[in-house]
Amino acid sequence: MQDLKGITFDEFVIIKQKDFSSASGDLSKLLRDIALASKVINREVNKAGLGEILGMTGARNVQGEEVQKLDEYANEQMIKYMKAGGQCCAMGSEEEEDFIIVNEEHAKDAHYVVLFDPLDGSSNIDVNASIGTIFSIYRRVSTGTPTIDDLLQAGKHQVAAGYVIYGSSTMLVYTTGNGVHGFTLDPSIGEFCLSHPNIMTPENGKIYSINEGENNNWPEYVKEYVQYCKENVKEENRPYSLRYIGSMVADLHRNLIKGGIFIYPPTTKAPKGKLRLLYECNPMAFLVEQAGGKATDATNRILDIQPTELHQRVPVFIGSKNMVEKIPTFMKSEAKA
Ligand code: P6P
Repeated sequence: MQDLKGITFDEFVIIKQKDFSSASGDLSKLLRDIALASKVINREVNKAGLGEILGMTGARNVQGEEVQKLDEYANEQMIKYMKAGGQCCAMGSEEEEDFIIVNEEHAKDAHYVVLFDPLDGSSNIDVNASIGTIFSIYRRVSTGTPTIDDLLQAGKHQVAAGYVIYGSSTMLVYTTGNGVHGFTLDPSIGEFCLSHPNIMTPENGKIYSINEGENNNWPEYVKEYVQYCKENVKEENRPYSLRYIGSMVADLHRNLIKGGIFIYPPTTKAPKGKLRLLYECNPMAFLVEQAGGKATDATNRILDIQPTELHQRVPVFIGSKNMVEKIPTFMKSEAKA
């Protein structure tokens, strides 16, 4: 794969498509549509301070969160390019209360549905910290008019997933179940170029990522695990380092590359955690498992969870395999239920 370094995302997707003899090319086209939408989003994110696009819209989304102007812009672009590409028959967005059916004639034979968080980490937009777009793709299961069941599929049925991180460089990281590959946007040619083939996350890491300010609101097992992370045990590389940006894409991208664990646990304020299963935890879990890591809700594999609602939340412990596997050892029998 090293000899492919530098080729564009579009070329790579077509080359990898040959790995699937049955591939019609539709998924390749859909992935390229997502990459195109992210380039348009990137253009605005990169100059956000110069235009009238920073700040709040004054509206609140289905999550009750204040909608940033860039959130709205990113959402509009994702919807626009999914509709225009003709490969997507329905979609779900963090910014949309209900799922969207694509009625355009050119999408009538579309096989795929897409779920996305158009701009994750939006509280970081105005302070120039890294943010990202997260996407998750399934084959539809319905016939005729798409239904919510096309979107409420367990994460293990995803055909592709990934994110675009708008950071010191803009990167697209994705998987179709054959490894995780990273592409860096070359602004001089406007193309994502292969820079990180076959990303594997270390089985052990020295980073833990959690919002320590919520310490008093965590379950006991989380408090005990975080205390474990802080203990002086040199031969086990403890204490670990706390790294938390408050942007899931940025925290997970760092931990994917360097190793580590990201935790958004249940809290007294958010008993199911804060992060959404369908368009945050499932795509990230698919990627991390493909990179040799693990993702659970403390005891259950994220990808096995059967969704019941479009915006349902789930606690998430995700990252280096041995670190995620440590979590249940801190749970007393009553907490494992
Ligand atoms: P908290 C951003 O708003 C987000 O959805 C994720 O990107 C991030 O990991 C999390 O919320 C941060 O939440 O409660 O620690 O500010």
